[in-house]
Amino acid sequence: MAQSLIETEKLTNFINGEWVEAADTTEVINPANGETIVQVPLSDERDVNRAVDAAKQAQKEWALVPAPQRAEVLFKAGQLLKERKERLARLLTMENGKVLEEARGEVQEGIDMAFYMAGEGRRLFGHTTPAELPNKFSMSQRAPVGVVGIITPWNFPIAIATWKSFPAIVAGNAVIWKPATETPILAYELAKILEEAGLPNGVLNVVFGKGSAVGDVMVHHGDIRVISFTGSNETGRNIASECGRQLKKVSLEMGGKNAITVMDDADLDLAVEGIIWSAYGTSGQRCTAASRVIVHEDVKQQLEERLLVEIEKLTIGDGLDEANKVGPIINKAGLEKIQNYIQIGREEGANLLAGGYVLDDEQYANGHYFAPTLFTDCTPDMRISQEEIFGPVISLVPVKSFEEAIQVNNGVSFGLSSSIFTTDANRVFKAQRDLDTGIVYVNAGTTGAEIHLPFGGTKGTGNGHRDSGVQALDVFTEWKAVYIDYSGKLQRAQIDTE
Ligand code: UN1
Repeated sequence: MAQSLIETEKLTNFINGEWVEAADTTEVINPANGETIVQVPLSDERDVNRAVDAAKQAQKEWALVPAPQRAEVLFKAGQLLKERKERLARLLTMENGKVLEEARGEVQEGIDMAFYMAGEGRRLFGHTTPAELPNKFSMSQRAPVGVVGIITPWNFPIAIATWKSFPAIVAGNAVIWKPATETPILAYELAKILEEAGLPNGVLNVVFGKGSAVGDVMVHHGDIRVISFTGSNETGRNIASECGRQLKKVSLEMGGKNAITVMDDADLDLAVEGIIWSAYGTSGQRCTAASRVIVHEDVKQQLEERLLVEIEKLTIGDGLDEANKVGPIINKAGLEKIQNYIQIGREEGANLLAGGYVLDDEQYANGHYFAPTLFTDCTPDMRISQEEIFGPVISLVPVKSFEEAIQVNNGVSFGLSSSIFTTDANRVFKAQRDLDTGIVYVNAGTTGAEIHLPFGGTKGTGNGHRDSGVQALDVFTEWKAVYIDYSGKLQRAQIDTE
């Protein structure tokens, strides 16, 4: 199966337009069944340095290509992604585990991002602004930063890569990309597509390997002027402090503890659907996954009962089987982290209504599967109500009022996504204003962000930058102010004002 979809048994780095091996390799494992799919390079400092040297050269010429022409490459890439969507989705399910329907959705995000950012190549708007002095023209415009580094996670191996690399490319930068070693196949395929679409050698360089080797070198490298990172909080903070020391621009997205609030006036059927989809879809392994449900006490019992009915119906297993709605957990470490939080929840006195265990029947042998889990009667300060679990686990917190719900929603260190189910128009408007997250949904779950809007969050989720949307261009461009004086004399700003 794997070999009929992947052309090679051994992936290679992509440096300066060449497909090259690194000194070492490791195995990529299908989380659904433990099978080895392919070998991936484990690169070192030399590989990163070669990539940066190539990128520096390539970027100088790429920056001079008119942006609408740079965009042509992304239009072609979008077309190729579209043609290969089904094959890419299957590969994605194999390396990441997410069910095929979701894998197709993720590839679609990449397609959307390609066409959207290609469109930006004909805009890349700046501003003209009236000058203070006569016969003087002033404007501000975007300039590429140079060589930029992107570090992407395993949970959205193609969507997040396109959120970062496409704006970087269209804006005239050259990219060094370290994909997650768990999910390198889509990265390899995306690089092939960009090569086929006509991206000049050296504009995109893919260096596979560990964060402790490749990522560290990228962060420390003086010629990489931006690091855009999505991943764990701890790693993100370390990257930020090193980038701070070097005055290197850094954009971080580091997860969430996203809540769905269900008010007493909510459409409960809709709320249940939204909760099941956002909490258990992708086995809860989304930064945007709902891992808290904040419920008004008057509808708590009804909501719990309906959730239990729906949890029972969830079919769990290999995502390539379209009957399954929930796939595996990425690896053993991920599974152990979830198990650990189940233990913590029990010790904290939360009431376990469903799940809480590893699925280990014969059909799940060699894979990593966890039963969709519902804790109830949680208090807002419990660790299971505060910390990111990254698995199919809900902590349900009862509240007495709308105001309390907002307070509980905002009472965590993260601020990525939040949602509220209510039919009260006043509550809708208050909630969208007061929910302290980068993304807010009304009458929908916490997942499903669209690529033409900014993606990112407040507080511990990030550092104020955004992926995707036109806002992503701010990460990969510098604003340049330009003054052109056509008065024929030296006019001194702030002095010659008469
Ligand atoms: C992530 O979880 O890291 O909004 C990305 C969503 C998807 C992207 C999630 N469009 O759920």
